[in-house]
Amino acid sequence: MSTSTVLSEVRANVCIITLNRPDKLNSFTEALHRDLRAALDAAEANKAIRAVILTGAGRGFCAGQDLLDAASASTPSAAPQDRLGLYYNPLVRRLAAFPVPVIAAVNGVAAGAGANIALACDVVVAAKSAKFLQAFAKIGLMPDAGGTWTLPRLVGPARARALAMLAEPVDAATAEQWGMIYKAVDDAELMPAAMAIASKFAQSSTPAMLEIRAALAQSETNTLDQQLELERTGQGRLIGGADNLEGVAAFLEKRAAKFCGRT
Ligand code: T3D
Repeated sequence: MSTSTVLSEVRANVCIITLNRPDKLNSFTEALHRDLRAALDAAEANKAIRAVILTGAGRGFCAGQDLLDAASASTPSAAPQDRLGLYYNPLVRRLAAFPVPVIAAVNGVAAGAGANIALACDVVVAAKSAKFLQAFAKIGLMPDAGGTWTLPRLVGPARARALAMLAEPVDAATAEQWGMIYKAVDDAELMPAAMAIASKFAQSSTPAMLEIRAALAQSETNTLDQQLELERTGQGRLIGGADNLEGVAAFLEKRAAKFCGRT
């Protein structure tokens, strides 16, 4: 499926979704939000898809809210608080609970909500020329799209405060060093690296990936006791499932496992 502001293609059980407003660094208009939602709907409906890559066309990943679109919007539903409620918050929640792993392949600048949407993905790989910018303070705003939640957890409170309040860019290598992202790679290696990770996900046990994601997310607030109990119940859902049986059989037969992506 492809629309003007979002492109979508399926390659070997991986859906590559490309934000496609390169002239405006793929900043979000309402149309882009709608197109992205449709692309995610299509990826979710296609049960052959076992991983999603989110990336941007041209030299940017995403510059957050299109400030011209925001300024020209006149309907009440386009008020800032409603844009968050209507578009950004559902998008971040959706990425955090998407039924297959999502990889952000950050090809260039990721600013404002664009940075925080990348950071909401399961694994973030960035081109070395990319940078992450909590641009909000520059326009008299606070971070949104989950930034105030995600950033301190990734980089710690001191760096989160400075990044949010000073709105200074962080290059991809520093972002990797600080634990904000998984990896910074040479620009030419970005899509091959993202595809390699996505292919790994496409051949892995999707239910196990989802249990891992949920357990790690809950560990942010759980006590050790709560987490041990969560692991017990999560493992209980996986043990004896099709993928677990296949994984054990493959190990014993000394062959590669062929996971079907079901419990
Ligand atoms: O409003 C609400 O609903 C609340 C929600 C807010 C969510 C948010 O994301 S708020 C934050 C919005 N984003 C920003 O403030 C970032 C603005 N952009 C920049 O600061 C810079 O463009 C970058 C640092 C990202 C990149 O700089 P640079 O020098 O590499 O590129 P550039 O020349 O500034 O941008 C290239 C073009 O993209 C340019 O268009 P032109 O002049 O060639 O026609 C520029 O205007 C356009 N562009 C970049 N970002 C945006 C944008 N146009 C509209 N909105 C943007 N956010």
